[in-house]
Amino acid sequence: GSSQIRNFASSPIDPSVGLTDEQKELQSVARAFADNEFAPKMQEWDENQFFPAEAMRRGAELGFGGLYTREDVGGAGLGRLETSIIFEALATGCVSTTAYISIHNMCTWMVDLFGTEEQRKKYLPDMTSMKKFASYCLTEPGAGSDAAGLSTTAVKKGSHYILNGSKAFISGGGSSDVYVIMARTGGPGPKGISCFIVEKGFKGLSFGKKENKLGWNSQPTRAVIMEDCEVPVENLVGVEGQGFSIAMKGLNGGRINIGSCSLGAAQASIEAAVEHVKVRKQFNQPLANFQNTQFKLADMATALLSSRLMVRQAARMLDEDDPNVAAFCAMAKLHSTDECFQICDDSLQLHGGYGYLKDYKVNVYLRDSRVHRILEGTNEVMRMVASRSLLSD
Ligand code: FAD
Ligand code: 2MC
Repeated sequence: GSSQIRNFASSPIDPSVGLTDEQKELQSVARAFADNEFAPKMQEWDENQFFPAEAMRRGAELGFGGLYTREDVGGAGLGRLETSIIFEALATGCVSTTAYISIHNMCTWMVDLFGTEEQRKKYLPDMTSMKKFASYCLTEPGAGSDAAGLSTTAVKKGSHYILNGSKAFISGGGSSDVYVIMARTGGPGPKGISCFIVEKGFKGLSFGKKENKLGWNSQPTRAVIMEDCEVPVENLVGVEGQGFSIAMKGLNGGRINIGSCSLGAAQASIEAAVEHVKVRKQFNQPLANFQNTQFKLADMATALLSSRLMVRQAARMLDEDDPNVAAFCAMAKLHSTDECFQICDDSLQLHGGYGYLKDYKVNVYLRDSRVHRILEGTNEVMRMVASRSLLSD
């Protein structure tokens, strides 16, 4: 089912349209890496729930461990648009692995931007090289969409903060080495939250069982549990009370990255559908001859293009530090993850019964991209963010 994909250059789904030569170069490097390192293994990693640490580290040699992190600590120092282009290309090879890399990048950026020089020097070289993997810890069993309602506490005691509570659904949980954790140092609401760097091995940190998931199987998801967990005071990121703001700023970029992963899933799904409908014959002709097939492909390409334009527009606004960037990131995430999931499903439909078989890749793109409508803020939360921005005075 996974024959060599033809070159889609200058077709309506060509992802290089409108890019500079430099951006096209980054894109082709990332696509080649995805074709060689991820695509041949994607189904195996999905089936065996295998976390491909070594393949990711080879990607880090190309800069993928810290795409928008500064260069003095090993980052690639790229902008958000370039980052989006790269994650989209990587996700054509494996959505789940790319999404994990994107979370790692979000954590790396948060430490780079809000951390002290000491924190940057201590943690970031190992993170950009992916010698150490990072996880982002906001969600709790009782605080998902209502993230500002989180109840993990951090109490300062001498040279340490003592953390108590648990985080749910942590991507990379148990496998990651560095945990960027939001915990409450002050009163209720967003202003009482602070951000900490917690290392695997710190006293009082443990992990729940590995969750069984519909997709995102190349990365473990576990609860992260803190029982009188001792975190040195120098591991506070920013100042007390700044944690929710740091978490949300990280997520603006995260939402663009997740949207970019959905673009890659949709791109690969359309490519697979085009190949399939030209080869598969029914009623003595290729499926491609039916007008339903042609119109469906046109609609899929149109939805991919609108999604890509929105994601890239929001990425540009992040680069420009636009004051209304949160709403644009939310709208881009909402549109791209919904539309691209539908594209994966339409591709599966065009594959007929074969689409339902695990021998073909389209089912993996569908399962992996389904969760993008839920995590990094559900698409209902994205509507909240967008509508608040519309209605505010
Ligand atoms: P709930 O908040 O309980 O929402 C349930 C439903 O109610 C949703 O449809 C929601 O949109 C809707 N809803 C809630 N409030 C409203 C409202 N006010 N108006 C309208 N509708 C509403 N979190 C992390 O911090 N780090 C991670 O690495 C991470 N990785 C994840 C990986 C996976 C595979 C999954 C599934 C989740 C991950 N998450 C992670 C958690 C994720 O961010 C949350 O699942 C998500 O934010 C939703 O929270 P919830 O699951 O508690 O759902
Ligand atoms: N960018 C910048 N600032 C933001 C922001 C954003 N996207 N969203 C909120 N803020 C600020 C906001 O401006 C306010 O600051 P100030 O008081 O200075 O104006 C502060 O944060 C509190 O915001 P609200 O007053 O809107 O707080 P409320 O509790 O009503 O709503 C909400 C916040 C719902 C938008 C937020 O809780 C949210 O985004 N929930 C979804 C949680 C989420 O995305 N979780 C993802 C976990 S990570 C994950 O899934 C992974 C796979 C890694």
